[in-house]
Amino acid sequence: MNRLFSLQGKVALVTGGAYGIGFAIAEAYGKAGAKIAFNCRGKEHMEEAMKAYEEKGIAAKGYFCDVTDETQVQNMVVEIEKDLGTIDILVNNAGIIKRIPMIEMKVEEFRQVIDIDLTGPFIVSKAVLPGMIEKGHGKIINVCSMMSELGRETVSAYAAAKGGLKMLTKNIASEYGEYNIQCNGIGPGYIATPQTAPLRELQPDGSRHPFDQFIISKTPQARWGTPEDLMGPAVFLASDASNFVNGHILYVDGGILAYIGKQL
Ligand code: NAP
Ligand code: GCO
Repeated sequence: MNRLFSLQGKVALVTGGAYGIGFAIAEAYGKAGAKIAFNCRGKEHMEEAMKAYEEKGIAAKGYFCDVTDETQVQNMVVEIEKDLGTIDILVNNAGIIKRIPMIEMKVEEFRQVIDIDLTGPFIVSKAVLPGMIEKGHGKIINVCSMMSELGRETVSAYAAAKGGLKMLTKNIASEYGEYNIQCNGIGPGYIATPQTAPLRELQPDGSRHPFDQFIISKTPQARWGTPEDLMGPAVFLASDASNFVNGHILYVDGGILAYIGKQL
């Protein structure tokens, strides 16, 4: 049974793996035996990430790469294949959010979110798939969201991107399943990372942020998730334990999608 969940000898690329959810997934993969590659754009993020991986005992290799730049992505994949070998596991994690009321959002802002959160996974998957086909197996995990299923005020671009990412996941599964490539999504609920920090800021009077209280009322487990909550599900989707799971979005949300919410 341990072999089913082992990633021993596999090469994993986690985009945006400098911190947050990506870092936790990459850490889990490293501890499950995989060789780790990750990318980000910022020099400071890279330096901090390399220190953090070293502290965790993970020999991760970091690459500067913007997932929206196809040339940078293609060059990164070539470098990873030279350094570590053909990529067996890809996690499309890199992503941003802009919280702006739709009628106030500039088209350029909308396009930037779509470009990073949806076109980026297309670009990176397109670069990695040929190696997986040649190798005769592969795992692609796209980091989706509650907003792959639900909308809310101010996140029109993000919801459109994550809804599209859900369908891109199903399409990659459909188009490349015959090559023994499984493509699934992981759908985190509300996770405590830098991306959601503004939603959890304490109020001037020391009380919890109204959105923080809202999420607690909408989550049966009455807590925010942590990046560590994603480690086990992510290892499952990257391992032989999920070899007949394809085109599935695995929600790791503490039950938000199942629950109408606690009466306040
Ligand atoms: P985060 O803390 O903001 O980290 C995002 C990571 O992506 C950073 O490493 C960032 O590094 C990198 N990144 C951003 N744009 C990039 C680009 N164009 N090219 C390469 N790297 C890029 O976010 P997070 O909360 O960990 O979320 C990670 C993923 O999970 C995202 O796709 C997010 O939408 C999704 N998600 C988050 C939550 C949540 O509650 N936190 C829930 C569901 C889904 P650089 O800026 O240095 O490039
Ligand atoms: C927001 C949050 C969410 C989370 C996540 C939920 O503003 O609503 O940032 O979008 O990031 O995607 O699954």
